Amino acid sequence: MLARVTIVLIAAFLVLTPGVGRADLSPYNQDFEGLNQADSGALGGDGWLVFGNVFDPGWGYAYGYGVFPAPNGTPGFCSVAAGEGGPDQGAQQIVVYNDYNNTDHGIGFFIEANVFRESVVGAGDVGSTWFFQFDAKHGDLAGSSTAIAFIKTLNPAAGYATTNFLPVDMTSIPDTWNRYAISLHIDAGLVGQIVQYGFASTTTGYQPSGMLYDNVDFRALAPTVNIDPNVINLDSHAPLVTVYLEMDGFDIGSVDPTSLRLAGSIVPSSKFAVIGDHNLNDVPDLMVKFSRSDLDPLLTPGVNNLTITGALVSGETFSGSDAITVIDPPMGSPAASISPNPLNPAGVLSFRTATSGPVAVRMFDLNGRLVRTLLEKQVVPAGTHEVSFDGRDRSGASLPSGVYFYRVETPEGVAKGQFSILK
Ligand SMILES: [Ca+2]
Ligand SMILES: [Ca+2]
Ligand SMILES: [Ca+2]
Repeated sequence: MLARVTIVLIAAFLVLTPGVGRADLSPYNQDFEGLNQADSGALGGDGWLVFGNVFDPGWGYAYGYGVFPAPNGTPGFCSVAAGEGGPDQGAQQIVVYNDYNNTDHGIGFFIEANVFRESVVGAGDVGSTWFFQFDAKHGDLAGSSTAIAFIKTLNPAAGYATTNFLPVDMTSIPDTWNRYAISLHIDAGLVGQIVQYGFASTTTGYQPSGMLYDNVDFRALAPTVNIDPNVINLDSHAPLVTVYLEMDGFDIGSVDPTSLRLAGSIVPSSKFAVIGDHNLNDVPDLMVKFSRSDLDPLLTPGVNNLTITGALVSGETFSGSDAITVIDPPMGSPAASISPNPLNPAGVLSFRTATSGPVAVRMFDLNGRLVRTLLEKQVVPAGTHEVSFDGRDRSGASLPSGVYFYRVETPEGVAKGQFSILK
């Protein structure tokens, strides 16, 4: 029945949907706590739409109606509900049911009542995977009534043909709250098409059909990536780089750590895959480490934008990236460099020594005044060294924005350079 229902809905859309724009898909997140239960326009004003399809007792298509803004507080389609939530659902929910204003219930016709939102795929969405996630609880649905949640795509350039129909049967879910997810991968062929996500019930004879939904969320699976350190010196020999992934709106535990690849091909060092919150922003992050010996040959001096790809345990793929600065001091000289430049306000000074010996590193302001000593004749081995600089003077005060100089004295000679602090 569902395939037939879908085909019919499209035809009606052709008539009733005006031309759509080319904006990218819009994320949506709603806990229904801020909607006024007494406002008949509360759901319609939040972008919810309704559409009805009607079938005769032999399941022949009779007619369709809509699209209309979703009503609230009537016997038709949906309302803001209260008092049905658990700890995660709060005071208010949406209850989705059939259209009991349609009197063809009384003559044995089947009414399919759709309650949904929609958004248009843009070129910027290609390659992303979008998730429709929601909490659901069985309401008063009974008898022969059925309920689904769905994502659909419709192609306006092809008579609003349905190009994807991804339903999840909600009919027999428990009367306790659980979270559900439906995902859609956006390929180039979907640009300009309409994505609809929402809920529907099909019933007849005024049978009960209510189902409760909450914490409705529509967003791309897009990690925030932070690669640490921000500066990589190709002559230093730190064995690993760390990647922190955050997935706001998703369970970070659903990421398959073995699926992660850095810069296309590098597999994680298997010892590390730890969930925590290293930056204390209340968004859990997954910490994964990668081998420098794998990564370094792929880097070039300057800014490198490194992409990390991966998949959830359920198979959906994602990617994200972070920029790092790569420095590669020439061999056999005391060359030094500071990165980033300008500093805001902290950075790392890197320098090379060919022999072991005492090294001094000092910072000066534009007037030649010593503002900070980072190393004072400290004996360091041959190799490349990094000294972090926090943008403060020797008394601990933040240095103002401006131009500064560094001076690195090594057994082989002196390296000097200029940098800026720009806050
Ligand atoms: Ca709620
Ligand atoms: Ca970083
Ligand atoms: Ca975090």
